[in-house]
Amino acid sequence: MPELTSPEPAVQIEDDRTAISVEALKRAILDNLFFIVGTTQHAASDDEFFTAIAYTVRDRILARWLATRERYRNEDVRVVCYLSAEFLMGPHLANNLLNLQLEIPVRQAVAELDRDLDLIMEHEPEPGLGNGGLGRLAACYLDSMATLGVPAVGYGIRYEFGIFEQQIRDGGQVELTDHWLLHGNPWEIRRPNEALDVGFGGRTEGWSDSTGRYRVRWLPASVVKGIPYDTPVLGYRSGIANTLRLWRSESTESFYFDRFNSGDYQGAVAGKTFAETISKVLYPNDEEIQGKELRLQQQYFFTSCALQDMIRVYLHTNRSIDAFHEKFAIQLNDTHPSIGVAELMRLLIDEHGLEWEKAWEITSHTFSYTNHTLLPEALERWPLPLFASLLPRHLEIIYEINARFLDLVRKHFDGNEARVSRMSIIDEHGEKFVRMANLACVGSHRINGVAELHSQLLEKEVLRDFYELWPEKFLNVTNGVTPRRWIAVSNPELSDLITRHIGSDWLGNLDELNRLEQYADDAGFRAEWRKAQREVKVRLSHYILDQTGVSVDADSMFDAQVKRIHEYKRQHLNVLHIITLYLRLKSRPNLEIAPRTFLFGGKAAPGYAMAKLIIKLINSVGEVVNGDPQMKHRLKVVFVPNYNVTLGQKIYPSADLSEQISTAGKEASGTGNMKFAMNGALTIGTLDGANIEIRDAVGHENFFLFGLTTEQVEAKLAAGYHPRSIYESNPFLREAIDALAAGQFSRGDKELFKPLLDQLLNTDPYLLFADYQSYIDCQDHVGETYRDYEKWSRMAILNVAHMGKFSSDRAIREYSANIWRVDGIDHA
Ligand code: F58
Repeated sequence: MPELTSPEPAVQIEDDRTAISVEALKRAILDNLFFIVGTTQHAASDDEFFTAIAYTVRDRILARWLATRERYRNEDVRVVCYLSAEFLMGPHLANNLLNLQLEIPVRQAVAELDRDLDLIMEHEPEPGLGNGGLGRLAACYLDSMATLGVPAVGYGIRYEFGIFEQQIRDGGQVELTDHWLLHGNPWEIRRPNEALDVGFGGRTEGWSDSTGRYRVRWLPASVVKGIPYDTPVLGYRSGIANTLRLWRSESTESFYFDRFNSGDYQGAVAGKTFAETISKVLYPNDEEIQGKELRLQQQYFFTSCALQDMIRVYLHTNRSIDAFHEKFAIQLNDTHPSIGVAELMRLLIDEHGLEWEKAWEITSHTFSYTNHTLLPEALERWPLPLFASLLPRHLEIIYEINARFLDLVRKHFDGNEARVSRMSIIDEHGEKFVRMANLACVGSHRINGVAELHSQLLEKEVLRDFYELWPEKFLNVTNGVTPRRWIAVSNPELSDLITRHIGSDWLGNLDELNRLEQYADDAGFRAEWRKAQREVKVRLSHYILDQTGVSVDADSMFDAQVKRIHEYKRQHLNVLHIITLYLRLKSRPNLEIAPRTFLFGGKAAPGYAMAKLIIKLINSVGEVVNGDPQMKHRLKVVFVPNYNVTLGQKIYPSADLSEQISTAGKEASGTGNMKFAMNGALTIGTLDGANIEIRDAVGHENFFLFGLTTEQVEAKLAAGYHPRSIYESNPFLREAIDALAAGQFSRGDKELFKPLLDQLLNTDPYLLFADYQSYIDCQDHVGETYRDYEKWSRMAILNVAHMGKFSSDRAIREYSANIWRVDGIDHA
């Protein structure tokens, strides 16, 4: 226990907080337990131990963090500002230890304090500040920017409650509040000195400045304060620490004394409630917008904070505001921060006195926009009255942007008014809306999709008019994921095996993985490969037993589908295969099959009834299959609750088969597909999103392809699609659907799945029936292949060997060269 009475000299304290010997780390952990957490080694819970270790690690980050900041300032570097309403960072400790290369001494220190680092790490709450792929992509990109030495700040919202915690009760989803800040957050630093004000509502008025120029000022009805919270983002072996700066909304006045003194106790705190609501909770909807006022408040709040922050930094460089776009490149992660286009115009014109033309030149050279979706229901638009009441000045600016833009459209397209009306930032068909994707396109100099197919479809369909006007703005940057978190942190067994054979450079240069190719034909290596994966599967089996009570066989094929639950992602197609297999085994009990464990994970948006019914379906089928003694050692179905980054880190490494079965043309890219394949799972998938590029990279013979192409899907729908006739003519499909309709998987309840079955039989908008037989045939082929485990391992090794392209480092290099025009600084 630390001595209470003998304060150490300052220089010693500094050393204690940076030294990395096992002894120093032990001392530091004990000190932090005592002085920060207020407990002792033996009394401390694992949560408390985690906190003490996290502070110990943070102390060892701070010097590089501040040095990085200093260097960026001195070298006056160009900075990428990644604006995103979501950052799904996942737990930090293991990742930071990897990047600092401190895992070995910290593990040792913790062991000498009689604790197990792996167990302690399970106690780190996950900052779930995102819904899914889009938020996680932002996190992977921050990792790669720090690794490559690209000066960058991630700007977003510090939600008090992130994505809800999912529990499964009686087979259905129940949402619980996510209390990720309950024990405090050791990784962040609150910087109240850098707080900024953000206005809402009110009105505008004109005035004349001293030169007689007409100016406008905005008189907001209310003002809230944005307080930044900074988290360091370390690069892998780069010595660089960039910043994730998340804003919390607070009241400018914490208490209205005048109201209090006149007896209005509620009124005394009313403003506080409005202000604090803004950063209170993450909207848990993916791929569907709801047009809620609070969401627009959130978007404007963090975007305004970010832009004001950039301008403040910029003005410190003592340059005139005219060259703002030379200092900053702003990436809009989808349209959520696209109000920034109008806000930067407002700041430049109203607050900094620029003329419109100059302000527009700066703005349009600063922004670029990444689109993440092809689903029309996910394109954001705000009802005009709502927008006008919340952001009156921005609406005026948008009208002006739009008027000038539509002049250009008329000139370019020879007065084609149909086109003008489609491209207008204001949707005037009936009820009026502000179209945020149009604003983002007009205000950006680059527009990118997230996989080849997706970018092509943007050009051909969703953003076709804009492409025809400005083809030079459009490009593709296929998504990537960080191998540090998704291989090294998640799968130490595989990482060690790879490093033993090809050295450790692959983690910083994923193309190096192609050197594994030579081992695909090495039987000894394949045996080691299987052994490494088996350990991971055993570990997951224990976790599954603990969480769900289902015991699964680590020698069975782990067939996994983890992602948000959505009809277009077709988890229910996967279920139709399970039912078909089950019924087949019931009628032919001696059939030899490769034993399979079907793993599902994913959250449904709380208001998305069909997605919730799909969860219920998975669990109901699981109940029957898992409870059937004839299925023992053959089939298991598990829904692992609360899928998040932490759980992903357990599942990706364990999977043999990765299910990427969305309807062609619907999944923009997918990134789970990459995480699975990098960890050695084979993919069964459609020609959708990045699946196409994964298949090209790993070799068509090492990928299980099925289903219609995008063109075939479109043609089928255009020709009049009749799912019921497929049901009537396919006996296996009919048998599966009839079993569901008869209540065979719902304890005799014939009503439970009726909404789902009716939809499939009548419209089937995601073409499950059209792809059913192709999927079943392909799955049969998968099953056969798995039984030849030497062949399977060979294919798995070749998959990993060819996944270099899907590193987020490659993606960030492309963004840097083709969009941001930034160079990485020289680093370690
Ligand atoms: C996802 N979008 C895409 N949106 O669906 C996926 O194909 C892609 O790989 C990924 O982006 C990264 O590019 C996605 O995750 C959301 O979660 C939004 C949250 C906010 C509301 C609208 C959807």
